[in-house]
Amino acid sequence: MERRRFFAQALAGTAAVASAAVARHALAGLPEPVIRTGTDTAGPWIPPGVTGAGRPYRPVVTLNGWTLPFRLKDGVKEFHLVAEPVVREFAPGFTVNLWGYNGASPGPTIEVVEGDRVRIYVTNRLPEHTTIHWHGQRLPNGMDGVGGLNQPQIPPGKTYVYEFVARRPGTFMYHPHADEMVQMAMGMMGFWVTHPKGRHPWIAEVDRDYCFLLNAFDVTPGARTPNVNTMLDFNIWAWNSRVFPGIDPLVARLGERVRVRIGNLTMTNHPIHIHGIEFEVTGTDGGPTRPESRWMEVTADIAVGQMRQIEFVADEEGDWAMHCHKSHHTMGPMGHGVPTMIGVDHRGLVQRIQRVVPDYMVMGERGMADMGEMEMPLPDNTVPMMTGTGPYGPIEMGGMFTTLKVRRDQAPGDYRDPGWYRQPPGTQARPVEMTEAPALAPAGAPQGAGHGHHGHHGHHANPAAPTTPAPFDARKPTGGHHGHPH
Ligand SMILES: [Cu+2]
Repeated sequence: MERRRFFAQALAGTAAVASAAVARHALAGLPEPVIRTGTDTAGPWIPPGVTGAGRPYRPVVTLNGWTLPFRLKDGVKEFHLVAEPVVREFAPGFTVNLWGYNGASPGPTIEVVEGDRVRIYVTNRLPEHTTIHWHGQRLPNGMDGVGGLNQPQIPPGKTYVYEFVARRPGTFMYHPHADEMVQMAMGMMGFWVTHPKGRHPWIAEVDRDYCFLLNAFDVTPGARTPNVNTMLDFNIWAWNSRVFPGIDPLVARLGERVRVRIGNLTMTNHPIHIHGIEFEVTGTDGGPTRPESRWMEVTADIAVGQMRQIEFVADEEGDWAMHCHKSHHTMGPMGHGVPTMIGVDHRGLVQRIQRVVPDYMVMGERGMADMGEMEMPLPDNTVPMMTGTGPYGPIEMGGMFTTLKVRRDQAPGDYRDPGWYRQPPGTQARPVEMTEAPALAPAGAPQGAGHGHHGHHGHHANPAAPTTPAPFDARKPTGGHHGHPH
């Protein structure tokens, strides 16, 4: 809706004035800032009627985000970013006061084509000065956005303009280079994609192209504003300022080629892992990787300030987990003072303590999986430590977790969540009766004594025949050669 209004006004040449904080005359002639505060994943944005700026491309889809519309003026793509306080819902029931752009944190994705001349107006509605740095771009030095080094700071209430040519195709980010620790801890960041202007030997055509930023916050449970001085001890691990189950799934039709662009603006690295498929890293902030430099992976570590562009063919149907492999990053806020209670017998103790401390709960005498089910009393504005429910119960994950949903019948270009996958009969792990299971060898018995535990490497021509114990296959050190690593 707001986009249609933007273009109607832009085309009519009546760029509207948007804000009380910024003087009316100061914004006259600028593209009307497009504001969007929702958290749903917007569909791909195809510039309507803008073919003169060149080349068609397959637009990206920003996870729980959107692409900023531009106005074409004398062949220049004009954008208007507004740096401002925003309220972001991280998951239902958990909202945080952040700083962002155009109503959201992260700000909207900017999407252009190699060779485009780009003009970006930046209006500062924050209570302090700011700038924008265009991470990874080739541009004139005075456009690089480091406050004090490349330009004066943008004071509150003022608008600056940046202008440069998007010289190389790739995956980029934008963020302030002014009071950086505070402004990035408050959520000021956004994505930038420059599509190639034609067929590029190192850039494949894909059917779906997703992007999101890794970000982290320190929000005391019950509070509504991040602690901005935190250096390492963050407790909210987010993708585009959303936490599972607030993060939308990535959806693909069976057999489609999918690209995912991931940027890291947290203070630590994140090994991003996808189940069910293998992928290649096809690009970094430095541009597309050479095809001969690629190899298959199932986890890509994304270091601080880095961008990784991964690609795969979605050729296995199902709901596949996709998450950061640091297990503390797939959790919500937790108390770090909780002792490990695994193996401690609490029986009888809880009721006695609850007589004096009614909210008392025992965490984790058999591991912490119970936490996923417990209805723990929580402060008003936070998320449980582990949350999200699947078709078979609690998923016991939070934070940096979502699913890749691959479906045979997902229509091309349909990004809607298809719901949970139903495994075909006989293709799912199931409980068995003990009589059905291979007998476990008693402790200390030679391997191969029980049925079902045959030695391997062709020791037994007839696996159904009674077996003799397989020879113990150990390599003994020869000579004085000790400590040979295995
Ligand atoms: Cu992580």
